[in-house]
This record gives sequence, C-alpha cells and structure tokens, in this order.
Amino acid sequence: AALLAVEASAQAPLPRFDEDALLVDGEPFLMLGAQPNNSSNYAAMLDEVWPTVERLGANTVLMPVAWEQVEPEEGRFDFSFVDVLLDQARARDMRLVLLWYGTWKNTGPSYVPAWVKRDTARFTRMRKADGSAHVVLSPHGQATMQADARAFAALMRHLAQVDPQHTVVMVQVENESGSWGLDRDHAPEAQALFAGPIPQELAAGLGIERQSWTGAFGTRAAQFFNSWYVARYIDTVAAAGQAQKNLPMFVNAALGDAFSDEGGDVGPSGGPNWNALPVWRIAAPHISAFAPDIYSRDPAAVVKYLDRYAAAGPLMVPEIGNAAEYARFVWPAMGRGAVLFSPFGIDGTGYSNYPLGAKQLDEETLEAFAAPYRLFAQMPREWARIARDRPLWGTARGEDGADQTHRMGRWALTAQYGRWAFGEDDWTWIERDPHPLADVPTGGLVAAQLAENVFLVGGRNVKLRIALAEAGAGQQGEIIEAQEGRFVDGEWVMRRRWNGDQIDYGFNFGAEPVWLRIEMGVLE
Ligand code: N0T
Repeated sequence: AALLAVEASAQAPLPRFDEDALLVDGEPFLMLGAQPNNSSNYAAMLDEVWPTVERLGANTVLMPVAWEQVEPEEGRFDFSFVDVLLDQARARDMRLVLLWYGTWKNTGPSYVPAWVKRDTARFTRMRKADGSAHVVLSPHGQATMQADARAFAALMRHLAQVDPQHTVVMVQVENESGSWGLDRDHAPEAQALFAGPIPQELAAGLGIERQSWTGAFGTRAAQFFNSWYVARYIDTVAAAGQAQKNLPMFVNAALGDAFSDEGGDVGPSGGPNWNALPVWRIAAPHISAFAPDIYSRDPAAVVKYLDRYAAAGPLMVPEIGNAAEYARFVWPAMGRGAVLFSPFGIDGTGYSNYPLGAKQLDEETLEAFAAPYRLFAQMPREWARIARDRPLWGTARGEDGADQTHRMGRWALTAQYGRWAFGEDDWTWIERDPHPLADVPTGGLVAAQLAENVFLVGGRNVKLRIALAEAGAGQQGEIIEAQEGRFVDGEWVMRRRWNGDQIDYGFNFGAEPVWLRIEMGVLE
C-alpha cells in the first residue's frame, strides 16, 4: 500500500496554466498567498513564519531560496533548507511558491554567493557612461548567466527528486529585475549591441521593420534594450530550470507610474514594468506570468496596475503592502481573475518595511487580510473555476468612498461604502450618527454572473444594490431570493436565506465576508 501511494503521488499532474487558470492536481486552484520577509528563508526562522501565515489563513507561502544559500562554494550545492521547508509546509497542508533570488534581487546582486560578488572580472557588472561600475550585474554577462542557470537548474533537479507531489506549485525567477539608477549597460560589448539593429525576433514579434533601437523605440530605446537582454537572460535561467522540472514560472515587477510612461517613471530599467511587457513576452517564452508588486496606496493606481497586468496574461499579485488598507484590493484582484494574491512581510519577526507596508503587523492588520481569505478559503477551487468560466466584477472602495456602478448584462451593480445597513441616505426624519467606517479605507466586493439573472457575490464592509441597467416603461428589478452559502463540489449549499432587514436597503456585507447567491427578476 505504501508503494502504491508513492506511485500515485509520483503521477500527480504537474501544475500548469490552462489559459489564465492555474491547475494544481489537475484542477483550478486559487493561491491565497503569504510572503514572509526577505531573511526568513532559514530553517531557524520558520517557527516565526508559520503562526503568522496560519493566522492569515493562507494556503500558499512565497518563500525565497537564495543562490548564496544553495551554492555557498562553486559547484557545491546544499538544499537542506528546501528540504526542511517542504517537510514543514506539507505538515501544514500548505503549498509553496519559491522565489529564486539570484542575479537580480530588487535589481542588486545582494543574494548571489560571495564567490560571484568577489570575481568582478568573470561576473561583470553594468558600466556607466563614464566607465565606472554600477552595482547591478550585467545582463550581457554570459558567465554570470551560465552560473545562475546552473544553480537554478540544480534547485529544480532537486525538486524533481524530492517533490513528486508538487508541494511547490510555481517558481518566481529572480526578484524585481532590471536596474535602478542606470538605463542600460555602457560597457563596450553592450555599446556595440546598442549601436546595432534590434534583434530579428523582436522586430518580427512586434511586427515592425528591423531597425535601430532608437528608431524603433525613441526615448524608450535604452529601457527596452535593457528589457530585451534582461528578459533573454531570465528566460535562459527559467528554461534551464524547466528542463529539470517543468513548473510554471513567473517574474515580478517593481512598478513605475501606473498611468503613463511618458515621464520616464518606469520602475527599474529593464524590469517587467507594464510598458515593457510587449518586449518581455517575445524575449521570455518560458515565463507564464508577469506580476506586479503593488506598493501604491492610491486605489486608482492599483486598479490601473491590475488592469494592465490582467490584460497581459494570468493575473498574479505576489506582493502587496501588508498595511490594512491594501487588503481591500483583494476584491478588484479577484474580480480580474487573479490566481494569486499575497501581502508581503508576513511573519512574526517584527520587521516592518513601512512606509511601503504596515508600521506594525498587529492583529487588526492581519484580520483585514484574514477576513477575505476566510471567504475564498471556503471554496478556493470552486472560486477558481467560476473565475475562469464566468463574467466577473471586483471593486474596492476608492479614495473618495463614492458609489461605484458596473453593468453585467441587463443589470447594474452598485457598491456603496460606509453606510448603515438600515435605511436610505435621504431619510431626514430620523437622526443618524455617521457610520464608523465612513472615512476608513476598507470595503469591496467581487461578483460573478452565474446566469443572466443570477449572481454570486462576496464582499466585506460594503453595500450592494442591483437594479435594471435600462428599465423599460413600467419595469423594475426585483429580488427573487438571496441565499448565503457556498459551493461544494459544484453544488450550491445554502446556509440561510437573506430577507427582510438584511436586504431591504441593499445587500449589506459586514466585517465577516460571506457568499451570497442572488437571483433577480423583472417585475412589470
Ligand atoms: C520589494 C519588497 C522586498 C520609487 C520591499 C519593493 C521584496 C521586493 N521591493 O520590502 O524587498 O523582496 O520585491 C520595491 C519598492 C520600491 C519603491 C520605490 C518607489
């Protein structure tokens, strides 16, 4: 029997993308992620990781594995941390996404082994225009690329041997690649490439004539030149890993301005910022997803980032600030079919990356993320299937807290924030205190249209109204019924009906998120 079990698990299908859905064990899967702080990737730290991850209710941990830790001396590999991590994750029924900290970590080489840092002749750094060194390793460094690819392939070979059940479902290759503070390498070899034409593959992929970099890209020439070579390099590393174990791989982006690249605020030059994705997609065919690291607290910018990255393939948010106000962005992310959402800095080490995230990861902050996670954790696979198959809408409270309306078929759905459950705004005959959340950046909902008149809605700290988008003469929308419940194995299971006060003034979602299945009708 034990042998049979091993054989069965050895045949577990590889995680893979099917269109924009992530299949794990052959079925759509939603990663409710938690990313610990940068230096928690040691066995001695894991006791300070799991309690916080579990408080969040995550089902997937995004954990760094650093080149320096797995290849401390050239050619000698040590995967003992990976083994401990796998054991402890399995004991908690947790999936893993490994983050390969190699050549680029927030662009810099901080996580490469000391033998790489010291040998600047073999492992070349970028050069500024005056010839001086920039700290970032050059994407033109063939020796660096081969060494990084070899180490990464060794990691993936190890996973092929020790993880037949695919506890590790995805791998992030490098971290926030590109270069801050320098647009491209100016070493002689790079100068020569930049003086030459763009690669034929790039011209063909973009459907343009082969021409000079500046002819093709104007003011973005240096950025896209760097993007091409960084992406080709990372694709080589990813391919070397996939030859050992063919897991889906992704890259993450330190983001520039959400709305425009005109001003040159594009994040680190060469990284997978949204404006460089057309170049990245051609250069890096082994990368399945391009993922935004979100540290903007401006809801309009967050939604813009989500739209841009959702348009470029499967949407994944491997990092978002861990302050409470970011938690509401889980709703617009899920409403765009996200397969991963993960706040950054989830552990009990006490480290805070404020002003990016929370000053302190206190109970109230954790609860802001844990509450929506409890909702999706009721049916992560059911939700992932619905998200793949049905029209969706997801929204979070904006800066001004104004109502938001979205049309789904014949229906207009409106989200309202900071309202008392009972009564209408224009009631003047009774006094009311302002709602305690009137000015608090919380609240949001996600809706899936299951059938023309049937919606599945989940939300928190939000009131939902549904009305006919265009009511004909004498027509009005009517609630046929609203059931709280969840899907189990594709079947809806009701817990209770909502009626009376619970729906007379909109569907009121409070602090504890629930799923509602709402059927509307037309009264005429
Ligand atoms: C993130 C995290 C971690 C001009 C920061 C964000 C993580 C990395 N970097 O805590 O280091 O490993 O991916 C960079 C945000 C830069 C904002 C600069 C605005």
